[in-house]
Amino acid sequence: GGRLRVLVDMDGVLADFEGGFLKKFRATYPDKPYISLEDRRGFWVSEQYRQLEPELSEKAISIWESKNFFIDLDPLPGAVEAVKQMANLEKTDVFICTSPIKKYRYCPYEKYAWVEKHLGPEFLEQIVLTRDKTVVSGDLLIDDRPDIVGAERNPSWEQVLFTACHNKHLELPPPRRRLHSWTDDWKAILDSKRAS
Ligand code: BVP
Ligand code: MG
Repeated sequence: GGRLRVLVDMDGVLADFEGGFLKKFRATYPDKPYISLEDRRGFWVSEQYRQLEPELSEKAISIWESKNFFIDLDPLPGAVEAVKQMANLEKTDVFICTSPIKKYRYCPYEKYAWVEKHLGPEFLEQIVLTRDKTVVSGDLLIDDRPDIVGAERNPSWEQVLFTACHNKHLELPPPRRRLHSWTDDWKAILDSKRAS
C-alpha cells in the first residue's frame, strides 16, 4: 500500500492543556472555586466554569489567553516518545493538527515553540494550524474532542478519540474507537488502517 498519514492533535493529546489550565487557574484565583480534573465534563472548560459561577467563564478564558500558557504546558505521559517513534515508522507521515485560539497574540507562536522544544526543529515542518480539521486530509486523526465538525461533511480521516478527563465517561457509538493513553496500542490502530 501507500503511505499512512496520521494527524495528531496537540492540546489534550500531546500537551496537558487541562492540567496546565487548572494549575494556573488555581494560582491566579486562589479564592475561587474550581473543577477538579476528576469532575471535568464536556470539552469546553469555559462552559463548565460558567455553570459553576457565571463570572468564572471569563476568568478561565483569561488563563489560556495569557502569555506563556501554551509554551508552559507539560507533555502528556509518553506523548513525545510515541510521536517520535510514529514519525520514524516506515511509510508513515505524521502531522500535528491543532486549533489555535482566536486571540492570536501568543498561542500560534507558542505552539510552534512547544513543538520545537519538545519534538525538535524537524517537526516544525509537520505543523497544521487550523480551526477546521475536517478540511485536512489524512487516514487517522488522534484527537480528544468528541464532536469534530466543519465545512467538509465527509472528512477523509477516521477519528480515534484520545481519552481525556472531559471525555472519559462518554460512551462512543460503534464503530468509533479510542486510544486510552500513549501506553495503549497506537501501533495496532495505525496498522489497522494500512492498505494490505
Ligand atoms: O486552543 C485550544 C484551546 C481552546 O480550544 C483549542 C483546542 O484545540 P484542539 O485540541 O481541539 O486542537 N479551548 C477553548 C475553550 C473556550 C473558549 Br471560549 C475551552 O473551553 N477549551 C479549549 O480547549
Ligand atoms: Mg485537543
